[in-house]
Amino acid sequence: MILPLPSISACCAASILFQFLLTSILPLAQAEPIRPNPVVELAPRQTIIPGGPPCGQNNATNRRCWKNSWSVDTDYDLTNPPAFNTRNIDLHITNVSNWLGPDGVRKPAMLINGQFPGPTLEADWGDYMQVNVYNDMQDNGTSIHWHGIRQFGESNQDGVNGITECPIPPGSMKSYTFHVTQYGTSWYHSHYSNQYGNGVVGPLIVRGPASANYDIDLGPYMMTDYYWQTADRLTLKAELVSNGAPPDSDNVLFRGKSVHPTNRTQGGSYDRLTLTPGKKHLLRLINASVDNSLTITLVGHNFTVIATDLVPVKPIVKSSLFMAVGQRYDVIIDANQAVANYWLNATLEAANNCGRSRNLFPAAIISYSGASTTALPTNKGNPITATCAGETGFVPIVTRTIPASQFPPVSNTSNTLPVSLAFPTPDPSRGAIFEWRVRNTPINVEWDHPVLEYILQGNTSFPGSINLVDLPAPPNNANSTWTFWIIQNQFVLPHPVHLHGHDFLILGIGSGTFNPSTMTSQLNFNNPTRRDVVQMPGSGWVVIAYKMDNPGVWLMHCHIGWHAAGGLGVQFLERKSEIKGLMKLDQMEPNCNAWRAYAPRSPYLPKKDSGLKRRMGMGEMGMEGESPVRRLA
Ligand SMILES: [Cu+2]
Repeated sequence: MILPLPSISACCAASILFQFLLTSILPLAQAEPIRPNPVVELAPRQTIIPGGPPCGQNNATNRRCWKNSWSVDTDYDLTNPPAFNTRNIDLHITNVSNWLGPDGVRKPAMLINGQFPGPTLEADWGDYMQVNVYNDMQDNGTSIHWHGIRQFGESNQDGVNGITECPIPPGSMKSYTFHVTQYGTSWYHSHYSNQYGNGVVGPLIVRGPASANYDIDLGPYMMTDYYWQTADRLTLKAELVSNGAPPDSDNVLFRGKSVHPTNRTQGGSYDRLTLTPGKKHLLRLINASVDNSLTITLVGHNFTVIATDLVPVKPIVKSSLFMAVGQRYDVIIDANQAVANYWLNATLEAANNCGRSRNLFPAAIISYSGASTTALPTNKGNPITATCAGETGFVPIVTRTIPASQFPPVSNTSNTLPVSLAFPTPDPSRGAIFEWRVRNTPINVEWDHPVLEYILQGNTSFPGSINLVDLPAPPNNANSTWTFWIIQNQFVLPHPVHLHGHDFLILGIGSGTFNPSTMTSQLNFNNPTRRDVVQMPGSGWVVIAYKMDNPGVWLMHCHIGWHAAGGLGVQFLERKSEIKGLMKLDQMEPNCNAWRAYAPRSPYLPKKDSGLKRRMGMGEMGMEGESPVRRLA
């Protein structure tokens, strides 16, 4: 599926030639689709230093080792294996108006290379990835974000329209090139409004060492809520105060499969994953939902968690796993039970505080090799009571300990981020709209003028509406400086808070209001859980910290699509004086110019939402596939 390039230099010579042809011919050929920015210029971004003492070969009895001197103990912020390969893949995004979904219901969808979920992107630790994203849709822009990838010195590859790039307009493409400095399980998805809820989503895995041994890597196990209406239409429903709680999902899919939630005769089937009896299996769990938190159990088996998002942890056994939207767990499943079929169940919290589905029994089958390949499991297991609380108790292998003295003084209130829900003046045609705010501002990014373009132009007059925090440069630009954030939830619903460009340390989580003058002693500065999505409790708080070692602009947002569309985001501008020297910001200009030329022709612009999740304004419901003027064959 993913073919390594012969070499980086060969790739670039061809690309440079291609760009020369493109720029010299295309201006005269207006009918041709615009294909800007095909050049991949890989500047040296790393100094290869050994990861430690020679470790041995990675195999079933030695998973801690990777290759040469790189192991699970290697500090991946300091060193990673040289880029043995560039993983090259093309992603073509299309819209389809009458797609037969996996549960037998036809619906409009957006697909990647004709499939949903999109193809699994695979790499080895240290590789470069070159992903060529072609927008083959008619009326929608796109931008693809590589969730959890650190993008060290490569903020312009983060794929967030309005922040790190302009949307890719229809008929255009962008080559994303980035280095995978960590390993584990993640996913990629559109950041163009709520487009990923229409299907623009797929797994991303990076092979590397592990903190416990296993025999077989079963690959990604992506779970997702699923809707028969377009995400665009649902967003319009979700934002209306008069509609109350956001829409229930119609289904929950496991590796893109499920039965119909209410009518088994309509089609669909349970996903079946095969285990080899007596073997230990690595399963890479991903919650790629728009809204639904899922608590996962496997009848008769436990999960041994070895990674939280992209952070290896000391193995810890869990009988169930809460997964907020965007979170991943690498788990080992020991096939040490009788040869049979077993239910893997996803349970949702009953009070609809973190999502609800019309499928009351979301499930898939885990099947031992040798068991019936058609029979359903007989043991339904004991139902659990799911909550909306994140898992705790993880200890990262590569430690991070912060001097508690660095925690800001109590008098400093600028590092508190209140998250609130507001009901601003009702829109005359729509009524009251939910508006999610961080420090009293609903983020609203500028698709046609991303923050990195401001940086390119030397312009720091950022409008307040983009909710940008310009972080003061650390002393001497030291990589060891931490920045601390108290995120205070002023409403009863929890939020899965995701940060781009960093793993953060979760110093503490609690209910009520965090009071720095009396509660700092409750925080854990000594190698706490580290990851890129944290479940912030309703009417509670979370305190996070991250190292200011990555110049760029990094979005932090709720990963519930409805909330992000409604403004629940803030962005950090980090070490801005270094950004221009680190990355070729002018490479964004062809797509930005193409986008600005396209936008006045779009039937769905200007947008009215935050731009991070939702696509267009009122009265423009539905994606292009169901639009009467743009109906597809
Ligand atoms: Cu939220």
